[in-house]
Amino acid sequence: MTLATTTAPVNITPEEVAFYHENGYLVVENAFSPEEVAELRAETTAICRGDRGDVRGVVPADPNESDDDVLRQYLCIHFPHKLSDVMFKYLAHPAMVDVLTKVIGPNVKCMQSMLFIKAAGKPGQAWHQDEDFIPTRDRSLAGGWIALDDATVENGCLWVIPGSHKRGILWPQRDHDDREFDCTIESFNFPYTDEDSIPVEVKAGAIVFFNGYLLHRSLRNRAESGYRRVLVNHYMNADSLLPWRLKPGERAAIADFRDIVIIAGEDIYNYKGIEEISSAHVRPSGEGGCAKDPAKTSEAMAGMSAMMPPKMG
Ligand SMILES: O=C(O)CCC(=O)C(=O)O
Repeated sequence: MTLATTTAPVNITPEEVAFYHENGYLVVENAFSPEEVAELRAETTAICRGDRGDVRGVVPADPNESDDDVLRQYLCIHFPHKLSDVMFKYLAHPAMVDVLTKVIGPNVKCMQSMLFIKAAGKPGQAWHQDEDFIPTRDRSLAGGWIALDDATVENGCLWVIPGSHKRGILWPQRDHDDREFDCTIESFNFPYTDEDSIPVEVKAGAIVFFNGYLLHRSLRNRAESGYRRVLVNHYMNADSLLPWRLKPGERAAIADFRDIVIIAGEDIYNYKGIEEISSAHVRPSGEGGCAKDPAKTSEAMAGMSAMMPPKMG
């Protein structure tokens, strides 16, 4: 698979870089063209239909099933770049590379992608900090949240607490059983209220960049119909080790997750090689509830990895 190499005229300003560092997020409108958005939407449908190969949790669609019937079944697919040339290519979209090299540094690696479909009625994700799930050592984690539909308060856009990343504190986490959200654990006991948060409404084609310590969430899609599709890729400084998903007996101090894609600059740890660890899978939507019944929990957790509680691996 090959990364995008085109050179679109994307060039964020020093003021935008300063905004990102101050607030923990940055919106870049029109980063993806309407044609690129259409390509990603069509690819989303193909992945959900099972046309791009095995996705754990996806039942290959019958040719008679409509795209809508298929898309409505899934909240989110993790690691779509593992089986889709299109999703892989856009890990290094020029707008992504421009912003990330300015806010992170010249050497940038990607370790995760997530494709949210979030049809009308589907839940959001409760307050959290991405570094609770993907622990960089230098606090460089950044999400690049590519809107494939207009994202609005009604259909469940991202909400952020500006500046909440700044102290570099990871707040406590707990299970919840709130049907507004999927079953991913939530952060709590932080010194902010919902009133401190703002919705990040954007048009399709925008990228919302956000820091891995930023408190953020999304609410249920309350629209009558349609989707709030988003491709979110996670990136960090390639000069920093990534002690993520440790193998038994592995020392956190030297652990380094090597299922990565370099999207800019050099890989100083190239001598370690690349490992195939992650594979595409469905995130349970939690629509049956997140009760602590162990049977239910293990069923809900089957196949989960990246954005789930660390105790569940
Ligand atoms: O867009 C969403 O619904 C949640 C995305 C998110 O929280 C993340 O990418 O960390």
